[in-house]
Amino acid sequence: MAPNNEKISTLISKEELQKRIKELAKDIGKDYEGRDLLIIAVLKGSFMFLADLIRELDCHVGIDFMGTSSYGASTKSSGEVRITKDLEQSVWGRHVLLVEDIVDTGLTLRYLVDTLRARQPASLKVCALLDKPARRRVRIGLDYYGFIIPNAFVVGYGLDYQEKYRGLPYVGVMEDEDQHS
Ligand code: PRP
Ligand code: 7HP
Repeated sequence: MAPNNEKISTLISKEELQKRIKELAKDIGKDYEGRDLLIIAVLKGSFMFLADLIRELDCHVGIDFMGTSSYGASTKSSGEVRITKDLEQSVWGRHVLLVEDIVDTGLTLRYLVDTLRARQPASLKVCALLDKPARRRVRIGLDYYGFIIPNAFVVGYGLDYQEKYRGLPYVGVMEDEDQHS
């Protein structure tokens, strides 16, 4: 139950999330076998996905975080990506996997990929739990994705609306949300 008045309908259940994350971890584990992997998770939204993903990964990984913000209290991207937290370690010469909760316009990911590439990792791949292609404003490729979702503003499992709903164990859509067109 959402701890507020807005009605949230389930888009992706807890069970579906966990099943797909297991599959993603298997693919990632296979691809990085024998290599040291540095996972960079994008705060805040990806914290829950990261926690579940690394628990399923059958290899040693380093973890670091970057924080970005472009939505503020709105359901629409401001179009301007702001770094709120930078990495604590160098990515130079490392195999890096960038972990995102959602790719919507693609502006956040484009900015992060360009920023990280300039720091010369040995390799850079991207894993996003949710892909919302209908809203894309820039071209960006995903190496791993969990689910393709429709053009709706989603919450839960790390994702927020005005900082609410991050703790829901499923991904849902706010039923009276009509501003996301
Ligand atoms: C959200 C989400 C992604 C980004 C995707 O972050 O977590 O990082 O937006 O949107 P885009 O593809 O349109 O750029 P947000 O800026 O809301 O920060 P938060 O994760 O701290 O809530
Ligand atoms: C960012 C974001 N945050 C929550 N729900 C969505 O659908 C979103 N798209 N981009």
